[in-house]
Amino acid sequence: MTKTLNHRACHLCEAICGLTIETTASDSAGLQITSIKGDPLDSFSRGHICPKAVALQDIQNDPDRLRQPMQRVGNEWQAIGWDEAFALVAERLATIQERHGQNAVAVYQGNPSVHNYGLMTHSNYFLGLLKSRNRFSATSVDQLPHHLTSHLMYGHGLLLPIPDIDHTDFMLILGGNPLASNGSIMTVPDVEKRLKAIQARGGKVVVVDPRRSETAAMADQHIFVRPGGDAALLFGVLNTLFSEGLSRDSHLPVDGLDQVRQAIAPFNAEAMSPLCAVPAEQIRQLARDFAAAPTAVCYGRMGVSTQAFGTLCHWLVQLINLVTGNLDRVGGALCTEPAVDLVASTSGGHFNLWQSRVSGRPEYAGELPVSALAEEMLTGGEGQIRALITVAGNPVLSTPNGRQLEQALDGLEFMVSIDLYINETTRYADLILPSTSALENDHYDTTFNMFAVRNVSRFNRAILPKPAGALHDWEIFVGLAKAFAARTGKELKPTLPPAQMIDFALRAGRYGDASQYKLSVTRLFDHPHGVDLGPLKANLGPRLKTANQHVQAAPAAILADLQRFAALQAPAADELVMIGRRHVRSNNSWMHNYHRLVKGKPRHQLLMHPDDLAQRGLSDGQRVRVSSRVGEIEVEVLGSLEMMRGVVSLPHGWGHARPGVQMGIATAQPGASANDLTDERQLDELSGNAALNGVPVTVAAA
Ligand SMILES: Nc1nc2c(c(=O)[nH]1)N[C@H]1C(S)=C(S)[C@@H](COP(=O)(O)OP(=O)(O)OC[C@H]3O[C@@H](n4cnc5c(=O)[nH]c(N)nc54)[C@H](O)[C@@H]3O)O[C@H]1N2
Ligand SMILES: Nc1nc2c(c(=O)[nH]1)N[C@H]1C(S)=C(S)[C@@H](COP(=O)(O)OP(=O)(O)OC[C@H]3O[C@@H](n4cnc5c(=O)[nH]c(N)nc54)[C@H](O)[C@@H]3O)O[C@H]1N2
Ligand code: SF4
Ligand SMILES: [Mo]
Repeated sequence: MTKTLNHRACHLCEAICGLTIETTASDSAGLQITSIKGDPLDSFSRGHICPKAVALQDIQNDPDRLRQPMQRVGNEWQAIGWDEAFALVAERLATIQERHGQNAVAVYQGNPSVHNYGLMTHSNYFLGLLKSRNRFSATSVDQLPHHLTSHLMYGHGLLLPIPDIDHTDFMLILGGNPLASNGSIMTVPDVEKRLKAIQARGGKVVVVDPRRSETAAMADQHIFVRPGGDAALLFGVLNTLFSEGLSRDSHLPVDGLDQVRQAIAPFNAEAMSPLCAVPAEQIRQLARDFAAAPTAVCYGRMGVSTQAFGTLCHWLVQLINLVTGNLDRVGGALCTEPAVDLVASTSGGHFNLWQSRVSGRPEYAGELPVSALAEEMLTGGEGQIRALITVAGNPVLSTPNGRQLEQALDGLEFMVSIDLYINETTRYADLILPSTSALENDHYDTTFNMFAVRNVSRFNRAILPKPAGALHDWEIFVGLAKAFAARTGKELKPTLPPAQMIDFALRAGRYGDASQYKLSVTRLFDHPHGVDLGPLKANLGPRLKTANQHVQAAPAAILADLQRFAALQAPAADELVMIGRRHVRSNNSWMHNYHRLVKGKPRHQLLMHPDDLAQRGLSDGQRVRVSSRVGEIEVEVLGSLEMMRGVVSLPHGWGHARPGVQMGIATAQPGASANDLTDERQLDELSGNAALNGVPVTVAAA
């Protein structure tokens, strides 16, 4: 038996923790993973690890994980060869496009796409050939308002200021629960220690959340907010900063601040208080505390982007940082300087150049809001979607009104999924093309190094050999591209493997050949624990990509949305709305098939305030029926003082009890899908992002 210690960044969530993975080679069992631990020598994650990383071995060994292309013949799945599969996809897609036009083929790309560098470098090699305007992704059930705000204010959708958590004196968190999620658009392994360090140096952490989340529970102050009321709260804060003379000049060139000041003059704390259910004096005090802190950062995440005013929220977050002098400042919000820099190498993007056919939803960066996906399939006429390609995504469980989407998928002429499992979505596919597992593949994090609270870089080799006959995700795309080009006579440019692309990008980047670091893939091999490239610094001025290189404080599209906000009403006395919840042992919809993560008591119940239970004559632990405009589910309800009155919380990603799902452990503890209740018509209308939080529901005994 030979043991080897391998070092590698975890790709499962945004924290990119360094891991030490021990493999053991033996004659009897071949090469096996024998232990997974946090890597104490990783200067960024300092040994931090969460339970999900240990499940990497379960993903590897899962008998339900597909290892070869599968074709559905009636209700049966049959293995099929790669070349045959590629040719079939090319033939079916080409025929559908010839008959019904390019837009008849749609694409949905899911979350693991951004955690897998081969998908980042190569999915467009094939998907770009389709020239379809019907491109969708998980972005529009998540962080689209972040990108749109940065695009409009800073000229590039990826120029996202990151909280300088290690140096700030005051961190205001809205709609993020990093203790469960391990941080998002803030790559921050070991977040609990870093939040405690703020407190230890005399600083303050304030959390705004309709639930007393794990993060709220450790904060110095927790403010309950009505779901979807954050824009009102933030307007009240910004208005107070202006009206009480608490604002400071920024060193950045800024256009439009006077316009902002005027536009928000009516939105004072007193007027905003009933809309967010936060007392006016508390709003004003929050503004005063924020402005008085030596450095401060306002950070809004998932909970405030997936709501009706998601873009207004993120715009206000930026403005609050800006007018208190905390944008582009140590201890405030800073943009990263990654080794592979997509901001430097890509254009700023575009918005609303075209709209979806049925509901007129705007495109952003070539993608349409996924809330429009089902209706584009179900509504007949020219431009109707007839075929779908899903890539590392499970939209039946992750996008609003999953039941409607199921109906739409059932009516497609053709569907192909590049995925590891036969799950709630891929069971509708005609073909599933599974890639190698992550540990059989090299890894460079092109995405999350870009959002990290320190500039870091690492390249890790595959830990396990590539099984005979298996293909990496990027190779699947190359195979599809070649077959499609051959079938359609389209021109195909040559491509390189992802590692070579990263090598070029590293060497041409700011830490490359022209720098003291001389980063390249080979050089990073010598640093298996990663390379620390230093803390974030002020850099936004020269990086701005707006036309005049000024920050645009008052983008016209955003100001126009104030009218929609003006119609927001205070909650009715009996309002009951649903929000989401994450747990550290879960990861969106796809990690419920590993015993180690789902054992113990279930974690997918509906949480409700005991008074709300009593009002409905319900009791703790009872089965209830939860209904919304679009559907209903049955779940167990738990009384919880964590919840704000009038708000219930249900995690998403469950609901595995659907026919044909081939994930034995997940289906044994299925839960119910929150997205059988979320409403595809409830949107942040400006960006088209789904409003998954603040969904009106009723709850009654089942
Ligand atoms: N109600 C509600 N809905 C939500 C959310 C919420 O908070 N509340 N959160 C939203 C958010 S933030 C997101 S990001 C989305 C996620 O939504 P999706 O991205 O649609 O869903 P995931 O659950 O991440 O599904 C990932 C899929 O990728 C496959 N997969 C995993 N690794 C790989 C790989 O390396 N290669 C390939 N080819 N496939 C792989 C898995 O088998 C699975 O099918 O859900 C959103 N939906
Ligand atoms: N363990 C685990 N980690 C994950 C994931 C996972 O599924 N599981 N998913 C990953 C992904 S894809 C993402 S995008 C990130 C997301 O990471 P986060 O943005 O930290 O998301 P959540 O943990 O869902 O926390 C959102 C918080 O918003 C609150 N909230 C809901 N509605 C509102 C509202 O209207 N206003 C306010 N102020 N708060 C509200 C919720 O109660 C919750 O506490 O996590 C990533 N990390
Ligand atoms: S926190 Fe995220 S990156 Fe770190 S070990 Fe857990 S899943 Fe992996
Ligand atoms: Mo996400």
